[in-house]
Amino acid sequence: MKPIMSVFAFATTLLVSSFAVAHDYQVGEISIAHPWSKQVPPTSKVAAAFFDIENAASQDDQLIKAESPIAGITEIHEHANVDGMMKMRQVKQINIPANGSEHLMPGDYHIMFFKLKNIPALGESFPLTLYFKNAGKVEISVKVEPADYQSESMKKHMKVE
Ligand SMILES: [Cu+2]
Repeated sequence: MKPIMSVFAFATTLLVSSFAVAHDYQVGEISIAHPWSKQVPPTSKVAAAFFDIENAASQDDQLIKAESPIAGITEIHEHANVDGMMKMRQVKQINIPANGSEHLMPGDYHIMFFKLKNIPALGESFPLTLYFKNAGKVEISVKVEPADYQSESMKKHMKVE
């Protein structure tokens, strides 16, 4: 936890903190909303993260890389229909259309963690650094939610299969 600081001396710090409270992040014209992860068993070697990305720029941007200290390997994944089976696989990037958005959620695009170094517990948060081709780099905090959790974004954007 951050120590309590003087409003006048640390106005900038407090501004950053208020972003964290809102659970929204901004880099350039890109904003990231409500990053979350599904709770996994303590023996799990893998986990995944989900969030919404909005691009306010007049040109497309791409999420090209993700890194987290919780995992040995962090990959960008999609779910795709391969010979009638839904399988997940690594993709090089996720395109975020100009003045548009993309939604990472279970059964769709997600960030995948392999070789977990520590398993974040329910209610905890862990850091995740995202790299966008145009907007650059941003560190976000991913909150661990229960295994049966459904985000507002999922309810709204989930593709019916
Ligand atoms: Cu995956």
